[in-house]
Amino acid sequence: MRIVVLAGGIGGARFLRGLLAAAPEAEITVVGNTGDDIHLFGLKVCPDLDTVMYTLGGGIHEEQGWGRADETFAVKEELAAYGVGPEWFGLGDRDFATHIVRTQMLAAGYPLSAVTEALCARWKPGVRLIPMSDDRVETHVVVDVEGERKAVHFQEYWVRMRAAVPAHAVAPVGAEAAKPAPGVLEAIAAADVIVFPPSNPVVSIGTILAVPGIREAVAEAGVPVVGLSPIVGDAPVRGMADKVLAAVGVESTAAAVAAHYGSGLLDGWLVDTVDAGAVAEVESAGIRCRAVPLMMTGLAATTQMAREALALAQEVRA
Ligand code: FO1
Repeated sequence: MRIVVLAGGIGGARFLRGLLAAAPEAEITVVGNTGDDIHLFGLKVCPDLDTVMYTLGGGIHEEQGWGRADETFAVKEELAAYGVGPEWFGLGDRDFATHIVRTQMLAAGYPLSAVTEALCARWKPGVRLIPMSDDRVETHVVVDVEGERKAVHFQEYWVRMRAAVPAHAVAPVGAEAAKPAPGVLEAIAAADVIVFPPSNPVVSIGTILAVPGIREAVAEAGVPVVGLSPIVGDAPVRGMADKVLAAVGVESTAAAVAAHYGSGLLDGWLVDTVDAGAVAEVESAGIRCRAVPLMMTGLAATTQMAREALALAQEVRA
């Protein structure tokens, strides 16, 4: 079985662990969001690709969900001693090595997809990880800062501002001119099932779908497309997805997120058991819906979620 997953960071990466356990024989291709990427200290940092790579490769800081386990921050401290920031973004020493290798390879002319493959040769994530695009796409968020409306980089909004100010708009800058990375459209066309994990529907999956050709390829793949709600009981399972949902005028409910993707894209949608009341509404919008436990409390729970997603795919295929 060939499975394609459109993934953001922590939620996508943790779900993938369960999917690998649920379908050990499957060939899994992960199309990773690169809209969160940021250039810092002359280095290219790809948080979502790295989160997937480290999580599946056994190098992730488990509690935090991003960055490396057993991390130290000597380089960050030394940079701060020179007055060089930003100090609000926590790059650790081990993580720095990844960004140095990536930046060096990019400077040598390799595209991000080839660089990601090279980095994965070390981590062996058990999936094929492809960035959504080799072209630069940067998610910006429009906020009011000291009475002035301006667009800031997604990481500045997310990490520095902790999404504490209202987001008026979200824009994947550069997406309209970006091309899907080599292998993305091919993987989608060859898939038996396409999965939207419980990643952020706006700044993770939404950004991937904003790359021209990807949304169309998913919609026209002719295979089941199933998603898992990142909203449980009207609140994001983790993170601050509700803030960016508000920016695009979508309510923070499992049913509203399904409607946001729409029946043109989604065939099946899993909501948590606490949202069982939303099943009828989602189904009336033409999307098959089931209520199952969606809290990723550990590998067993996550594996069961992945099984439910694959079972729902079977059901909509039949
Ligand atoms: N998230 C934070 O909340 N604070 C940080 O300092 C931070 C640093 C960081 C460094 C590397 C990396 O790969 C991820 C990092 N993240 C950090 C997570 C990241 O900001 C977001 O959670 C994702 O971009 C959203 O998917």
